[in-house]
Amino acid sequence: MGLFLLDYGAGNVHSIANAIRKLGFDFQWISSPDDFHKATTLVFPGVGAFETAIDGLSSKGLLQPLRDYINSGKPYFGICIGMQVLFESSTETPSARGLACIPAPIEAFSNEDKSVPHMGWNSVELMDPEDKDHYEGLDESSHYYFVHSYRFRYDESNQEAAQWAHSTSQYGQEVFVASVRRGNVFGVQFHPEKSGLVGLKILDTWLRKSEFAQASAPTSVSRGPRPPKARDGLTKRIIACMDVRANDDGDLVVTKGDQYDVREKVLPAAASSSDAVQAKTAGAVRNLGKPVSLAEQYFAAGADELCLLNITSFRHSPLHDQPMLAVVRAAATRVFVPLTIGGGIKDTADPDGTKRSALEVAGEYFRAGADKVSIGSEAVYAVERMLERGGNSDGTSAIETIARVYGRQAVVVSIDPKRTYIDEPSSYSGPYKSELVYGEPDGAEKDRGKAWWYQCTVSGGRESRPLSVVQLAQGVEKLGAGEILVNSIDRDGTGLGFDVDLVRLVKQSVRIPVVASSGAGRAEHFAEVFEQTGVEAALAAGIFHRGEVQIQEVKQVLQRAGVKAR
Ligand code: 1PR
Repeated sequence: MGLFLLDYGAGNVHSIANAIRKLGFDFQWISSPDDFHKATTLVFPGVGAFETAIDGLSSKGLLQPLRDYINSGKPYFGICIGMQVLFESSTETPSARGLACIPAPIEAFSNEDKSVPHMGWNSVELMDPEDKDHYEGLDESSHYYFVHSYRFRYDESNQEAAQWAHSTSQYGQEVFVASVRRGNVFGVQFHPEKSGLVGLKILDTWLRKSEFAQASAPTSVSRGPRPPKARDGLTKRIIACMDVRANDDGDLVVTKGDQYDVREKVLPAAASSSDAVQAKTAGAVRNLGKPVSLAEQYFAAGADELCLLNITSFRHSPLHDQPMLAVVRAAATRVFVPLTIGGGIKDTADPDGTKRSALEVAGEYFRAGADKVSIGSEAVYAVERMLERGGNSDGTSAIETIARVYGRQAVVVSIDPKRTYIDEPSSYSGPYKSELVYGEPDGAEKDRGKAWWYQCTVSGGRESRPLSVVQLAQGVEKLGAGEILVNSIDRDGTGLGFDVDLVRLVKQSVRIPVVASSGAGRAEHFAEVFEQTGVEAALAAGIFHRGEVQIQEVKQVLQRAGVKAR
């Protein structure tokens, strides 16, 4: 089988490569226009932005050969942008023209009733559930991972385009096309390579069919469009987070802090023999396991997404040799759900002085297998600079440069706020008055009679900045971030539950998805944060690493509480 993969040069194409290898297929990359003649089967795992994809294909002379390949009747499988390029155009970049196989535009989701991007695990409805020969491995009882801001709206009045619809999905009030199929062409809006075992099944089904179909003429499907019965099936995501750093022996380990302090506590005096053992480890970096094996374990346990945060900067390694890249590469061959990588995504320099832009750093992580990068300190500085310029940006921040090339859905901002208390709230007239949260009379003793605002920090909480969490959240949304991860220095590692006031404040300030983080101590804390804030995802570290709560237990509690979970 002459299986080829098309890479136009941006985004995480390695996940699909890893998935195809895992399924036992050999493939080659399209590296020149001539390769299209050798290809008998083609997969285009388009990730990133519509314009970048079209420009990337044009500049490499691959656009017309791709069109010719599709018209030749040989099997084509487009994923996400690889499906969207089949359309006439996208409102993401009105000037860029698609292949126009499907006579319809791709348009933006409305964010009136929901967060955009549409990010997470959603269900699909097959257009023709009786047509078992053309399921292509899709299953209406499964969920698939979507991440996109633009979609092909299901519209019966455009019959020619609607006939391509193979399955639909619903987000908020909008019914959109989740997969298209006609003759030799199959395309999916979701990411099968990131949809766990049910996603791998789709790839496997299609690749095996294509192998068989090489010699046969393309089939033409003449099903009439049927109205979809779709309902919004988007589930809340449960994310397992691994803070990774080098321990004192130089090994990369998953660690976990209490309020960001990742070292074992120093005992006052080593009186008994067990105290003496503890005293030996006191001050050492806590070691909760190896990042790749823990990632694999969480994937198997049903985590909807994984997050790896590099919490030490490796100042002595050039970018290409960053130890975290090796971790990401290894994790991406074993884990088939989305991977977010954070820590150190900023303009930097190799030890020999070679400058590396944040875009270059992010690019290395995407090529290693990351789906999203998470930006911490740099995001705070970027918003500060924007506010100094009266709310205008110069387009050079890490958020903007990365979102432009890889799409906003690939850029997460991780914020590390902490409470700044006001002892006499009634006499406070400072700039954060409208954002103050007041302690309840029956709340924690230290909060009673006081108020606080949430202040942003940088460098893992070591430095506080004159910026509130609301200013930061709104600022990064404006700069083009696709998601916000809300940590809490006050709650991190405490097991007291998420800081619902903080999470709600951020959620109400933006229209992009928000992930609640820090403080989970019981499965019920997840239900509480979803019900009380409406966030799209919740993340925990300590309780999963220590085995105190299992991911499936969290999902069961959510389902019992009427919160959709996969
Ligand atoms: O500033 O872009 O280099 O990014 C640094 C990243 O590393 C940021 O995302 C920052 O949150 C993270 N980070 C830096 N120092 C620490 C530390 O712990 N000393 N980890 C750190 C932050 C917080 C969460 C944690 C949750 C859940 N870790 O990621 O996983 O609080 O924990 P829990 O469930 O156990 O309560 P840059």
